[in-house]
This record gives sequence, C-alpha cells and structure tokens, in this order.
Amino acid sequence: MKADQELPFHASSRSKIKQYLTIALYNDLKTLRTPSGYTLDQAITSGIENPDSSIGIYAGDMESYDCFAPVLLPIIEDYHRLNPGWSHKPGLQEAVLPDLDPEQTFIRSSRIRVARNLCGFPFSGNMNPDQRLALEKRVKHLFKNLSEKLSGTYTSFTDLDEKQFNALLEKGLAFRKGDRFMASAGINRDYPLGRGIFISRDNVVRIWVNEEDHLRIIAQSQGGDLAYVFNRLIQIVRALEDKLDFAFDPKKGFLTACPTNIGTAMRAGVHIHLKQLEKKRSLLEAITRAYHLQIRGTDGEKTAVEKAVFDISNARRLDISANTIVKDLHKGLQAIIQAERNL
Ligand code: DAR
Repeated sequence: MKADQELPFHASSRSKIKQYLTIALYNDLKTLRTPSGYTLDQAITSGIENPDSSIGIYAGDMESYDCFAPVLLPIIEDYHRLNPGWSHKPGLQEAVLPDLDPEQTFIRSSRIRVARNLCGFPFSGNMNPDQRLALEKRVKHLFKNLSEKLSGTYTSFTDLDEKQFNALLEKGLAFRKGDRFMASAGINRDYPLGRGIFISRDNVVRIWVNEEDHLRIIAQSQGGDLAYVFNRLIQIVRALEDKLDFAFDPKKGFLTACPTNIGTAMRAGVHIHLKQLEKKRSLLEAITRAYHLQIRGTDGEKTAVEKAVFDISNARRLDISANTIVKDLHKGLQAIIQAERNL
C-alpha cells in the first residue's frame, strides 16, 4: 500500500489491528520482512478482508513477534488486559481438584488444549506444502515412539476418502478447514495436505497437526473431572516437549499464530447445560466476568448456544500459570453450578 492513503480497513471494523495500526506505524513496518519473508501486509490481510475481525492480525513465524512488535505489543497488552511488568508464568503441575459434577447433571464434557508451534518452521499461515509435510513427518515419527501408556494412532487426512473423513468428523475426531479469518491468513492453504490427527488409545488425548497452529494438544472427557483431563494433558505435553523445541519467549510464553493464544496457549473449558441461567444471561455473565471466564456458543468461537449448552472457558492465557487458570475455572464453575441450582 502507498504511504499516505488510509489503510483499507472497513469503516465498520472494530478490530484491534485497525485501532493500533496508524499510518505512521504502517509506514515504519511495511518494508520489514521476518527471516521467512513474512510481511506486515500478509499479517493484516485477515483483518482487512474480514471487517468483523476482533483482532485482525496473525503471526507468520515466531520472529513476527519481534519484527512487528510496535503494533503487536499494544494489541497483546490490550487483549490480554496486562498490567505493567507482565510476563509469562511457566509451569504445568498435576492438579488435585474434586470432580465438579459427579452426577453429570450439568457438565457434559471437560476439554483442555494447548497450542504449540515448532521452532524451525514458519507458522501455519506462512507454510508451503513441503514445510507442512515435513512438519507432519517430524511429529508422526514422534507419535510412533511414544511410551506404551501414551501411545495411539496418527491419521493423515489425505489417507482418508470422504466417507472415512466424515466418519471421523462426526465423532469429533477430525477438524475441518478453518474459518474465513483463517482462510484470509493463509492457514487453510493446501488443506487437507499435511493435516491429521493423533488419537490416544482411550480417545482422551487428541493432537491436531497443522491446523491454526502446528499442534493443538487436547485432552477431553465426559463430565466435570477437570483435574483428570488436565493431568492427562500434562503427561502428553511433557512427552512432546522432551523431543521438540517449541516457539517460546520467556516474557510472551508459547508463541502462536494468533496473538490471543500466546502465554500458556491454553484454553480450558467445559460444555455445561444451564437451563435456568440461560434465562438469566446477565447473572451468568456477571459470574463469568468475576472469575475471568469467557462464554462461547456450543460449537465454540463465534457460534450460537444450542439447547442451553454453553462453552465456558478461561479468558486469560498470559501472565497467569496454567494451574491458576484451571483453579480459577474450577472455582468459577462451582459458582455457576451453585447459581444454577439456586434458580
Ligand atoms: N477470528 C480472528 C481471531 C480471533 C481469535 N481466535 C482464534 N485465534 N481462533 C479475529 O481477529 O477475530
């Protein structure tokens, strides 16, 4: 884009990138390239093409966080609501927490995921087909050599016909091509090439390969036993970090394609049936705010709530430890279940 014209964000856009990328800043950054050749224009394409973006910028590699720091840092400090002196809080320790809902009256399922990206590869929106296949090959080899306790199977989506893929999808054991925000960011390019999923023998652990990030490591189970799910996640993450170098910065934590996920890169949540609180949405929102939780629709981000089943998860990922996130979630869900019972 030329120096003096307005940046082409849509008039209706309220994205963080539109808010923080001034013309002056754009002119300072527009000619910079990261070592993989990633540019600011590539980084903001999604926010330009999707006026309803909340953030509107994606990193193309770990170096993007330094190269475009003048615009990324204000966005990170705003989105993550960080206080001065903020910094990633490391550590993943086994948790001991009572099952939130042993009778499974409210909580349908618990799910905790972390995003991880491998050093030495560009991030998902900035990969060519060979790099995606090389990353998949690297992690496939690792999955094959996991201990007996952690073992499972890896399936490459390109090895499946449509019927087999849809069967996995229906069981929640595959992932579709990303949304239009990810499409604009290049994350969906060449899909399903290099994409696939690792599933542990008991189905509790799944690892998505080459989705929005290189790895989305997920543990999930029916019911509200958060500690069980968290501890299963810790086991597989520890096994992987023994063998892989993850994109990491001591202050920003684990680096991800979207700046909303950096830090612990963890989203811990439940699907919970709140028949009464659905009719008292302001009360539910007050409780989730108090415990730094966020409400999503039944099928996750930017989806509707179906049959009063809410996706409730942590809002904070950075400047807070993974264990504190899980403890806060546990406390917040206890308060929500109490409020639901009272109604
Ligand atoms: N949809 C993009 C990213 C928002 C955060 N969610 C992610 N990373 N899945 C936006 O700018 O709204």
